[in-house]
Amino acid sequence: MRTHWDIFCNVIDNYGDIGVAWRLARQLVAGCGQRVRLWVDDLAAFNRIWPAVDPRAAAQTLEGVDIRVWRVPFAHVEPAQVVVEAFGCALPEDYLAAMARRASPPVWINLEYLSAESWVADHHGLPSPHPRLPLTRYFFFPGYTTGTGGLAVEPDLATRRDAFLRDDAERFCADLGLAPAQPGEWRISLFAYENEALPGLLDAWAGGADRVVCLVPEGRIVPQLERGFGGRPLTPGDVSERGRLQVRGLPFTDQDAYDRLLWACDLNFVRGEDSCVRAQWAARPLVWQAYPQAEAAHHAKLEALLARYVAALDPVSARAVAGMWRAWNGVPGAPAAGDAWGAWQAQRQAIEAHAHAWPGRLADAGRLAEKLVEFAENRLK
Ligand code: TRH
Repeated sequence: MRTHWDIFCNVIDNYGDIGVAWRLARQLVAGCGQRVRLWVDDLAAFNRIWPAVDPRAAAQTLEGVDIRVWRVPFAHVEPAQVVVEAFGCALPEDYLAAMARRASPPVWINLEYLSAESWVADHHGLPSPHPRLPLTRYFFFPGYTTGTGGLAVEPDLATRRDAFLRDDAERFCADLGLAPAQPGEWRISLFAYENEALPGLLDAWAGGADRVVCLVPEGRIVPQLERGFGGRPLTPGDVSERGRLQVRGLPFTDQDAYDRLLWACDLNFVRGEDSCVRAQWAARPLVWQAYPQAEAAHHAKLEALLARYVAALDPVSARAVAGMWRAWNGVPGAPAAGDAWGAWQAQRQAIEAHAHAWPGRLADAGRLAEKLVEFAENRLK
């Protein structure tokens, strides 16, 4: 069934909201054959993760998705059959009223943030009647288990990743200015928020036995890194060296090129939600920095994913992964970043083997776009 969808996305800060909304829109069109209109209030942020987006165009079609600017007051439009409100962004009042006027009201879904916490499965799919209008909003929770809304992933991701590693990875790295990797060298991508553990980690990398090449896309961690290198700039193309560590500034690329960076690295530091999931699908080791929340609420999210992620690892490697993630997130009682790195590094082989097998386990949760389509179709009948 080719259903018409409206997805609403309000960009709060960073790139996670638009990152998830755009990935979902693309997957609904390409993988599920749906018709999608995507309403976004900040095309400049959108343009960062997908440079083909024209930040001045009120309407444009990319990758088969009809992209519209969400302006106030909102345009008078006929609502779609399925309406996705990304992350409780609050639909325009006029649009809500138009939804309520339809003979058969749209399926209205609030897409929630991803979490590995166990309560997610209990809340997934719950309905909530609107207090005034004859409309029901459903809460749709992405997650890591079959009882949740699953994870965003394209059905052909593993095939594309393997083909890239076989045919294109060498040229990709050369284009980044990298010399062929020396034996024992680490290639590490670093996408992070400001982080108190950074100086300790840089010291450990600079003073370690193995050479580390750290690739840093433009973003919030860059000023702190620059301070760690005596104020030398780290804009795209800049390179700084200290001991065994080389740091290279990279441009912020589109989502697909960022995937290739994750695939090409030995270890990826990621943040928020979308890059965290992409790093897991990359089948490479990762260190996750959860989006910081008031009263350290993000530590519960961190522990929930960590518990799932290390469950199948041997106890020593599990401790090493947990120590590194906790150090990177400032969890009270965590080891210092340099010590955590030493323990992590000693378990490299086991952690790599685990990361390689991990996407096979993730697949059990199901694919977000397909689960959304199934959920909506069941309610449209
Ligand atoms: O940008 P983020 O920190 O987003 C965050 C979180 O999602 C958080 O939960 C949310 O509440 C907050 O924003 C407002 O991290 P995230 O989720 O990894 O999103 C980054 C996106 O940017 C992701 O889609 C990948 C993309 N990206 C690129 O397209 N190119 C790049 O070069 C890089 C580094 C990232």
